[in-house]
Amino acid sequence: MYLLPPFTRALMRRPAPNFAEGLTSSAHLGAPNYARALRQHDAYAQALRDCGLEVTILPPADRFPDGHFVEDPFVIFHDLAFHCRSGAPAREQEGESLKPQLAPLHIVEPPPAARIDGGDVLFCADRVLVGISARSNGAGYEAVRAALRSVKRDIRVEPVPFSGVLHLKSGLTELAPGILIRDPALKTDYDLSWAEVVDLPPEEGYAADVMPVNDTLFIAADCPKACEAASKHWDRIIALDLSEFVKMDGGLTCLSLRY
Ligand code: CIR
Repeated sequence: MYLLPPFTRALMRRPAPNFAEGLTSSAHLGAPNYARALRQHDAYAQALRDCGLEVTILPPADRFPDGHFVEDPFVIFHDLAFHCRSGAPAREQEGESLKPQLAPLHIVEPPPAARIDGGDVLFCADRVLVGISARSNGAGYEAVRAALRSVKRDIRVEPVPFSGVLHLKSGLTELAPGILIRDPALKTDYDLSWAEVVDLPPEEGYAADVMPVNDTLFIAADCPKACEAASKHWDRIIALDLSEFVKMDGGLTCLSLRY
């Protein structure tokens, strides 16, 4: 039933010492602390290893202060790695630096007009939702749909124009097949009636970015309502404190590429 095969690997990049120079709309949360960010990054990597994944961690790259958000430059589907081109010019080159690591996969380049961030591509059990946002445009949606269809001809891929959060997955993910979890800050006219939607209280909005890893659900720490909803569907839940990445608009999923 699931579109994605079980994950065996994850790719991550160590945050660079200048990671606070990355893009953010959350300056009101204060400056992130580097030492704490590294500890949080370590815990995240270890949690993936605890799920049996082989985790590769690339060295930090000063020229990419957002470069540890590795989910955004690529969308991986079976043996295909779609190279995204971010709508944020500062992040456009990040994908090149990941290519050597992903070379065993079939890398597909986007057409020139396509703009997309991997954070806008949500794999659900039976369909893929592609956010149309400040980072991802209609041409990006078309390109990612064509790439996914080259692997699975009948795959259902739907555009989701939205506002209120940075990426689609910042505010909407799939908790279990047919059950979405949403940050009320996310606004969209897309018809969600095919799913049950769990709306989080505003103070737990960050926890809408949940990450299923095989038999385990990763979720943001200190979000009791989200955890309660998750425990109805998952026996194994790992809660991670990502406070320093929240300050840089980073969601839970964005710190790794799972495949
Ligand atoms: C950015 O604005 O691009 C980064 N500071 C945060 C990216 C987070 N990506 C994600 O949640 N998928």
